[in-house]
Amino acid sequence: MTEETLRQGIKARQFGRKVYTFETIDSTNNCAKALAGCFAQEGTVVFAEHQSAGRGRLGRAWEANPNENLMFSVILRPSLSPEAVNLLPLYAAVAVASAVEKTTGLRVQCKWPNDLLIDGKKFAGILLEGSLKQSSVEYVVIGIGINVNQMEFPPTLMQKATSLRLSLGREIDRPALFREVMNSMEQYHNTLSPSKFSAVVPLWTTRTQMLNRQISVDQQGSVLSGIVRGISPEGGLVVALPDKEQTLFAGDVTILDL
Ligand code: BT5
Repeated sequence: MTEETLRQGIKARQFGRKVYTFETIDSTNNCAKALAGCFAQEGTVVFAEHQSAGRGRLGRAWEANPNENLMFSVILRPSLSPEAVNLLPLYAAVAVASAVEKTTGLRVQCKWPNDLLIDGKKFAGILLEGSLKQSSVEYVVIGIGINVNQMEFPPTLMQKATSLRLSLGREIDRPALFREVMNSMEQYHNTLSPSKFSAVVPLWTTRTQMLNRQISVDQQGSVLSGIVRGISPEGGLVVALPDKEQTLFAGDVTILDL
């Protein structure tokens, strides 16, 4: 897809105004970070039809067929304190969920910290990377992978992944969805201003089925079990453990009583 195709009809004033498009790249996040380091503006996007080293958190792979999906990274320069960066994946999840619902009519659920699900299966993931200074965020790159028209997944993903096309039963117009995500990221961007701190939390919470669920959280080998009580003002997951309440800022969650 060309930059022209992607940008046509974007209503957002800043998001998606500049889109760097690639047929193949290692990871759109790498390129976006390099551009952000060279003072690219907020809302600049790096888009690729194929990633040779697309990644998730902790070096895990993001596997997606070429030319069937959306894979892109957006540069943000939010005026948030470094403690509040955990709100950013929630902001991106709300923006993508809202765009997908508008474009397809499907009902999207958010799963902390960075997954978007349809009927319990993951169709999109968010990868946040950035540069923090002592008391401020210099830039953040939000990498977004959305399974759009892919119909088949590798055996390791078949049970837990889906695409919009598989859920809806018809092909989705990828540029139209991309434009809607840009509009939506701009629409919700004001929830990140310091005066509206945490405004994104209730928007995210209304789209989750995690509240009051029994979960286990794997934090790189150490596993906690408890009941989800909510999201903290800084975007952490508040979990009631047997002996105390704890706010977590990272981890892989399994919902045990689904
Ligand atoms: C994520 O990580 O879900 C973040 C994915 C972000 C991908 C975008 S694409 C554009 C940008 N450039 C990049 O290089 N990355 C970003 P995590 O929560 O760690 O989930 C990774 C796990 O999801 C893998 O270990 C697999 O189990 C699973 N997975 C991999 N590919 C998937 C897919 N296409 N659909 C659903 N699940 C997938």
